[in-house]
Amino acid sequence: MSYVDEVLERVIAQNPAQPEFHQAVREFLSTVRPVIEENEEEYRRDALLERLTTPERQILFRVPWIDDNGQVQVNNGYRVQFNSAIGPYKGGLRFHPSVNISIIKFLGFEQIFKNSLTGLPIGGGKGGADFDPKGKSDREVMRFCQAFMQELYRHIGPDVDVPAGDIGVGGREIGYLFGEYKKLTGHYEGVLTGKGLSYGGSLARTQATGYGLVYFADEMLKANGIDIKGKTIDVSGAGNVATYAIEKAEQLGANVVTCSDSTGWIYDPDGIDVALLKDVKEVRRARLTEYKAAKPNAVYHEGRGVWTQKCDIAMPCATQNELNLDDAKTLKGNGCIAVCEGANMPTTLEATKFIQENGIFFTPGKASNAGGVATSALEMSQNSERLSWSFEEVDNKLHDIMVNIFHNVDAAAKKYGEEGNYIAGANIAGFLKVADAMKAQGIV
Ligand code: NDP
Ligand code: 2IT
Repeated sequence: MSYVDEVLERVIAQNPAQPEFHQAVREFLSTVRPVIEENEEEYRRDALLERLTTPERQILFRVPWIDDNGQVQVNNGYRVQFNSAIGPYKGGLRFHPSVNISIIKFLGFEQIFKNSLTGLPIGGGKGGADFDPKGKSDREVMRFCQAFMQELYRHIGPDVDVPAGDIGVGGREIGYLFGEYKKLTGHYEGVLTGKGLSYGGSLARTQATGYGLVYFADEMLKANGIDIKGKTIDVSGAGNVATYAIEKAEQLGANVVTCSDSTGWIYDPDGIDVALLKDVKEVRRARLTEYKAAKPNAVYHEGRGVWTQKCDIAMPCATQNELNLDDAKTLKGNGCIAVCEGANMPTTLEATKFIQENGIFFTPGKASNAGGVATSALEMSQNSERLSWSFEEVDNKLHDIMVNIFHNVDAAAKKYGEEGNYIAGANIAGFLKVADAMKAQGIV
């Protein structure tokens, strides 16, 4: 059996009942096969893939907090410090009832290669809790964040592990987490990113993942002789990534006609009204039914179904496995030419295979959504030098980083005989840097 297949079997056997983690490892291993086979003997002797697929450290902890009725609640907290070969662990925190160790490990594993692709010195990690911020008061969210940090603080630091936001963790949560860290340690330092502008945050971090996704998609389309201007785009999600992907795509002249949340989706033939979307989601923290209420021309559909809306480009920006094989077939039937992932692993393996086999361009999240973490690394740089850069400076750097990632991914795919396969390109380019650093640092 080949080394790659042996390692995949081992990962599945040693991590039972972790389907999302298996999925991420399977996708990765299947595409880096040509690189591994070139150096199989050395990699096998050094157990490089076993080390790469085993987190350096997994922290599981209890998060007890008191709700507004005086009732004690208990949640499960996680931080997986996956790989520190190229820098301190870096990756978001997710607060969502579906969070479990499989989800945190898949996210942490993908983060290793994403962070490598940014070209910046950041290792891979991820964390979170099965806490649902929906329906909680601000004070409940604050008490939860404080309780979460009361354990997490001993494991993180600006040169150790630097968490940030993800699903359910935005500016409000980062503020409460930062306040508690400062109180516990007495240190005012860049231990979290996505901070508010008044206490060390970076301009353009809020926009970075969505803007970066569109910069990446634009560069990929250009390289294939296609103009994003005038294209019809379906976006899923209505959170941080979706909102700023819609904003940038519309600025570049595309017409984004959909967005969605966990209860339904909007079709707006006039193009999604970003100011209204921000008001509904960022200010009122309400459902998309309120978008429809304010914009009678839009159509609200209950449940899933966003990919049934005819489009040229699909940008899944909500959550993992939200675009399945049937969705891919529908997109193809409607003439879709590109799927660009804003979320982490939003496309199932079957759907991805169908998309690639049917000549639809596909950009994997670990490349196309890397703008968020890249800008987090720029926030770390600003914190280290105790300076703040202008919006334009950060946005220009973000743009250059996304363009570079595309060309590195494209070149790696070509070099290994996989032209146009941006999944292979991303995994190979991300892997090579990490493997080189792991080799240089010995068996640790
Ligand atoms: P938010 O919490 O801001 O928004 C998430 C959106 O997705 C919401 O509209 C939410 O709906 C919807 N959603 C979440 N879970 C589900 C579900 N199970 N079914 C249907 N809809 C769902 O998160 P982000 O925008 O930050 O994250 C979105 C994706 O992008 C995630 O995959 C994340 O890992 C990834 N990502 C985020 C980055 C960042 O910088 N924030 C960077 C790179 C990737 P509702 O409003 O109903 O909850
Ligand atoms: O998935 C991701 O890259 C993020 N949630 C952002 C991580 C970060 O450290 O900014």
